[in-house]
Amino acid sequence: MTQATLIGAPLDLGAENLGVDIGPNAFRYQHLIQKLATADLEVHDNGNISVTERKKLQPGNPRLKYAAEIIRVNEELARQTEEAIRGGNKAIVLGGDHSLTLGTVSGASAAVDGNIGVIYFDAHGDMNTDETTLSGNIHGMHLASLMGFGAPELAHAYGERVKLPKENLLHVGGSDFDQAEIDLIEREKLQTFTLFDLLTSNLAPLLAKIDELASRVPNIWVSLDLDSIDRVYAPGAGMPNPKGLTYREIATIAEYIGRECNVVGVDVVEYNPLQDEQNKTAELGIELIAKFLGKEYSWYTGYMSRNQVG
Ligand SMILES: [Mn+2]
Repeated sequence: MTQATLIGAPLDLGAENLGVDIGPNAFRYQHLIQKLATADLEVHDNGNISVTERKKLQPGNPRLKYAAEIIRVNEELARQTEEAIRGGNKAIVLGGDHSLTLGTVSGASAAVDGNIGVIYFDAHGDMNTDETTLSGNIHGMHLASLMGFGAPELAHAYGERVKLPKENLLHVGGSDFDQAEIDLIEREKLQTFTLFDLLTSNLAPLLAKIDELASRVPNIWVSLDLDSIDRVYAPGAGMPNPKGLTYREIATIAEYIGRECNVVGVDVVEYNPLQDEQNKTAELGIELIAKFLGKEYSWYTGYMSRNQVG
C-alpha cells in the first residue's frame, strides 16, 4: 500500500467564515482513514496542529490580520509536511482555511529542494498582498506570498527563499479574481485556466497544461479549495459557489492529475461541515484526495446516482 501522513490544520484565522476549524475532525468522523485504506492508501494520522483561539488573540495589523499566529501554525505545518515527504509518504492536509497552504507548499518545497509545482483549484485568486487586500484576510494572500510577492513576513515564513517558482503554478477554476490579482497574473505571466476558459474551450487545453507541468516539474502539490466546486456538489464550502466546477469536471481533472503527475501531497481546505448536506462534500473530498494520488474511491459517484442528482 502507498503510505500517507494525515495532518489536520484547524486554522480559521485567515478568513471571516467561521466553521472551517472543525473541518479536519469532521473528515475523520466520516472515516476518511478507513475509506482511503480501501483505496490502497495506508494513512498515519499526525493529529491536529494546535491553533490559538481567535478570542485569545489580537488581530494586529489590519492588512494582515492574525499574521503572527497564522505564521506560527504554518511553520509547524510546513515542518510536518516536509518530514512526511522526506520520509517517502504522501502528505494529506485537511483544513482549515486556505492560508494553511502557506505551510503545506513551504514544507513540500523544502522536502524537494524547491523543485515543486502547484496545481491550485480555487474560485478566487488568493493572490492579493498586504498592499492590495480589501479585507486584510490572509487566506486571500498566501499564494502570492509563496511566489515571493507581498509582505516579507509571509513570504519569508519557513525560510526566506521563494517557495514556489512562479512558472510552476497552475491556477484552475478561477471565476472571481480581484483587479490587483488580474494585474499580477498578467504582469508575471502566471498560468491560469479559468471557469471561462473551461466553458469556452473544454478540458483539452487544461490537460495540455497539466502535461506540460508534469513533464517539466518532478513533484506536484495539489491544493483544493472546495469553493472551486459548484455548491450543488460541494455545499459544505466556506463560501459555497453557485458557478463552480461540476462533479464530472473536477473528478475527471483529479483522475487525470493522479495519472500524469507525481503528486507528493494534497491539501483540501475551506470545508465547513455545518453547511454540508448528508456529508456529501466530505465524501467528495475523500474521493478527490484518492484520485489526485492516483487511487480510486468513489462513494460519491454511488451517492449521486442513488439520489439521481448527478
Ligand atoms: Mn482559496
